[in-house]
Amino acid sequence: MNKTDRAARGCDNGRRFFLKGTAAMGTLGALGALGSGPCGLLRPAQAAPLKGGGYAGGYAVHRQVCPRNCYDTCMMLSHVKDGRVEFVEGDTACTFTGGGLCVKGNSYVGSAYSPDRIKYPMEQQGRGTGKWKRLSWDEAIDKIARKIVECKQKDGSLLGVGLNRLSGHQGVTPNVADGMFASMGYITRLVGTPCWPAGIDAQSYDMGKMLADDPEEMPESRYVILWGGNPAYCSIHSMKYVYAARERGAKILCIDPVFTQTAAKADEYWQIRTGTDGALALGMCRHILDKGLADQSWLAANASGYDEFVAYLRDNVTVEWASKETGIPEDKIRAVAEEFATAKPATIWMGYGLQRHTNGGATIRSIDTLCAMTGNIGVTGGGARYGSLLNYVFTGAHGAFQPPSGSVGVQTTAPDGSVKNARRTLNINKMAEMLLTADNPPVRLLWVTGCNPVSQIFDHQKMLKALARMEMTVVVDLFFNQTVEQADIVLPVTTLFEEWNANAGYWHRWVGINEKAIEPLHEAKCQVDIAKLLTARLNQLSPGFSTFPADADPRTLLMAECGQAMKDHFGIASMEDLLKAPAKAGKPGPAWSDGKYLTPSGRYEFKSDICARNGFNALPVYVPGRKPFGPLRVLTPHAKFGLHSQFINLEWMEDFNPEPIVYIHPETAAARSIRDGDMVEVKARTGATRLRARLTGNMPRDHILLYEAWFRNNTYNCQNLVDEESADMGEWKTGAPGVAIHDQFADVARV
Ligand SMILES: Nc1nc2c(c(=O)[nH]1)N[C@H]1C(S)=C(S)[C@@H](COP(=O)(O)OP(=O)(O)OC[C@H]3O[C@@H](n4cnc5c(=O)[nH]c(N)nc54)[C@H](O)[C@@H]3O)O[C@H]1N2
Ligand SMILES: Nc1nc2c(c(=O)[nH]1)N[C@H]1C(S)=C(S)[C@@H](COP(=O)(O)OP(=O)(O)OC[C@H]3O[C@@H](n4cnc5c(=O)[nH]c(N)nc54)[C@H](O)[C@@H]3O)O[C@H]1N2
Ligand SMILES: [Mo]
Repeated sequence: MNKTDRAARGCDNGRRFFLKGTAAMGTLGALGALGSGPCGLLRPAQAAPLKGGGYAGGYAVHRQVCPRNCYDTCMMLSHVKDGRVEFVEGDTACTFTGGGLCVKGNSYVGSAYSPDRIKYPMEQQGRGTGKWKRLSWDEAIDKIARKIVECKQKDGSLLGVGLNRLSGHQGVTPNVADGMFASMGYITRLVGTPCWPAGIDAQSYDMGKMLADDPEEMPESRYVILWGGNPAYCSIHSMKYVYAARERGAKILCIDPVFTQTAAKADEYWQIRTGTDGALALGMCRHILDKGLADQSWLAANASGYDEFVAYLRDNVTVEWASKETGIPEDKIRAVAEEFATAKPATIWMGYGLQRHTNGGATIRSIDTLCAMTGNIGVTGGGARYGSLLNYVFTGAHGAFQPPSGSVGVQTTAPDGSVKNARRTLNINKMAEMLLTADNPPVRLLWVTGCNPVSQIFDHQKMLKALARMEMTVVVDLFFNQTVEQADIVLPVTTLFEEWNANAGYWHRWVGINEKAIEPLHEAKCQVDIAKLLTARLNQLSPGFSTFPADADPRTLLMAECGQAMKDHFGIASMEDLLKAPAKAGKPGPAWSDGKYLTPSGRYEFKSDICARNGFNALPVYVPGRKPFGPLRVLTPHAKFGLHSQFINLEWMEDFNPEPIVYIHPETAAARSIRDGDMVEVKARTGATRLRARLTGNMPRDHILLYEAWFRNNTYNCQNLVDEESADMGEWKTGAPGVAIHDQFADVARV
C-alpha cells in the first residue's frame, strides 16, 4: 500500500524493521539459505545471556505459543520491557521447539508493531474502494448488531448469518466465535477444511482415527520415506529428527514431483508423476508379497481383510504397471520395496500436499497399507505418519472440528433451546458456489474471523461474485488483506502478545499456554471482548437475544477450559501449571502400540466396510487421478517464509519474497520463448494471473509452480488458477470433502 493508502487506513508512516540475523537463527540446518542479510527480529545485543538463564536488562518473560496452523506449533518466550515486547525466542522447555524458531516466528515482534496493522474499527465507503472511515467500537458493534436483529426479523431465524472461520488463529480462545453465535441460535456455518481432510478419512478407515507417532521418536527409524511433503519448508523443527535418524544409519528417500529443499536433503529422490503415488505404493506392496517379505506375525496380530487385499494385488497390480503409471523405473521400485520391508523399523511421513487430489484419500490408504504390510505400525521408529488428533479433542478447533464444550467454547444450548449442531452447514471448499446459491434465506451477513477466504479459498473470480451478494461482510483481522478489501466493516484484533490462549500440536504432542504479555495495541480487542460487546448490544436491542456470558473475563474463561480429561491427558493439575512449562501428552511410544484399533473390527482394516458404505472401494485400490484439461499442471504449495496469506505481506519479509514468481522448467519456457525474469501470464479456465518467470530444472517439464501467498503491493492471487473440484474423501470426519488443489491445469505465455 502506498503512503496515501496508509493514511486512509490509519497507519503510521512506514517504519522499517531491520535487524541483523544472529547465530540464534541458524540452529536448524533446514533453515538453509538465509545468508547474512536482514531477517526477522532477534535479541538485541544489550540483552546479554545471564549465567543462570535469562538475559541482562530486566525483561519480563512471558510464555507464548504460536497460534499459526503449522506442524511445529512452537512454544515461545516473549521478553517485555516498559510495556513493549522486545524480542522472542523458542522455549527450551519444549524439546520439540528446542529453543529455535523459524524466520516467521522470529519476526512476530515486527508483525505486532507493524504500521500496517488494522488499528481501529472501520467502515469501507464502497467495497473494494480502499476508502476507510474510522468508527468507534460502539458505532461498529451497533451497525452489526442491528443487522443481526434485522436478519432474525426478516427470516424468522438466524440462518442469514454466516460464520466463516478457518485456521488463521488456532488454539482454544478462537473457539469463542462459535460460542458467540451459538449463544444466539442456529446460524449458517462454513464447514470442512482445505487442509488435510482426505487423509484424515483415509487413516480413519484404516485404523479408526488419525494418530501419528511422536516425531521426537523418529531417530529410531532405520528407513524414512518423506512422501509428498516439504518439511524443510513446512516443519523445520522436524528436520532435526530426520537428520538424527540418518546419523544413526537410516536412509532418507523423498518422493515429490518437484525437487524441493526437502528432496535436496534426502539420500535419494524420486520425481514421481503427480497423482500416481497410490500405484507406486501398491507396486511396492506387490513386490513385497512376491518376495515373501510381508510381516506375517504383525498381520496375524493386527490385520483384518488382508487376504482380500492380497487377492486384489495379485489380480490387478504388477511392478511393471506401477512403473508405467508413475514414471519410476521398475528396478528402483523393487530395490526400495525390499529395503523398506527389511529395514525395521521403517517409517513413511505423508505430507498434506499428497492428498490434495481427486484420488488423495485413496493414495493415503495405499501408503498406509505399505506400512501395515511390513509390520511398521505400532512399533517405535515405524509409523504411517500423517497428522495427529491426539490432542485435539481437548484443545480446540482446526477447520471444522468441534471445540470443547467449556466456557470459552460454546454455549451448547441457545436461548430458544436449539442445539448448536443443528445449524445450516456449507462446504468451505466450495465457499464461492455455496454463497452464490444459498437460499431461503441467503447468507445476508458474513462474519469472517481467523480466515482469509479471498486469498485461500478457490475460484477467485467466483468468490468475488459471491461476496458481492452479501448484504454486510464483517472481517475480524490484523491486516488489510484481500478479504478485508471486499468487506464493509473491519474489527481490529489482538496478536498473540495481547491475549490469552492455549494451543497444542497436531503433529507433536505438546500443549502450551499463551500469556497476555502486553496491553492490546491501538484499539485492538481480543475475540472474547468482541463477543462481549456484541452480546451486550444485541441484548439491549432485543432482550434475551444471546446467552453469551456478558461478564466473561478472557483469562478466567481460558483457565476454566481445563477439565479432568485435559488434566489426565497432559498430566497437569490445572491450566495454571502451563504457566510454569509446556506439557507433553501421554506416555512415550508409538501410536497403536496396544494393537487396539478404533475400527469396527478393532483391527487394522485392509478392507473397510465403512469406506465402502461411504461410496468408495472397501480395499485400498488404485484410483486414477483427474484428467488433465490444459498443457501444464499448476502446483500452488506452501512457501518457506510465509504461512498461507500471512507474513509475506510484512515489509521486511519482502527481502525474501519481493514479488510473486512462477517456476518453469527451462525447456517448457524455451518452447514459449520465455526467458528467466520475463513477465508472463498464467491462464487457466477459472482466471489468469501475471507475474515473473523463474526457470529451474527442479520442476517437471509439464508443471508450473506458484506459492500461495498474499503480497501487500501486488494483486497476485493464485486462486485464479484453482477451481473448486473436490478431493475424494474428507466428508466423513470433517463435514466436507477436501479439495483437489494440485489437480489444476493452465498454460503460460510471455506478456
Ligand atoms: N492454492 C492453494 N490454496 C490453499 C492451500 C494451498 O496449498 N494452495 N492451502 C490450504 C490450506 S492447507 C490451508 S490450512 C488454508 C489456510 O487458510 P486460512 O486459515 O484462511 O489462512 P491464513 O492466511 O493462515 O489466515 C487467515 C487470516 O487469519 C488472520 N489472523 C491471524 N491471527 C489472527 C487472530 O488472532 N485473530 C483473527 N481474527 N484473525 C487472525 C490472518 O491475518 C489472515 O488474514 O489455505 C488453503 N488454501
Ligand atoms: N513455512 C510454512 N510452513 C507451513 C505452512 C506454510 O504455509 N508455510 N503451512 C502449514 C499448513 S496449514 C500445512 S497444511 C502444512 C503443509 O505441509 P506440506 O504438505 O509439507 O506442504 P505442501 O506445500 O502443501 O505440499 C508438499 C509437497 O507436496 C507435493 N505434491 C503435490 N502433489 C503431489 C503428488 O501427487 N505426489 C507427491 N508425491 N507429492 C505431491 C508438492 O510438490 C509439495 O512439494 O505446512 C504447515 N507449515
Ligand atoms: Mo493446512
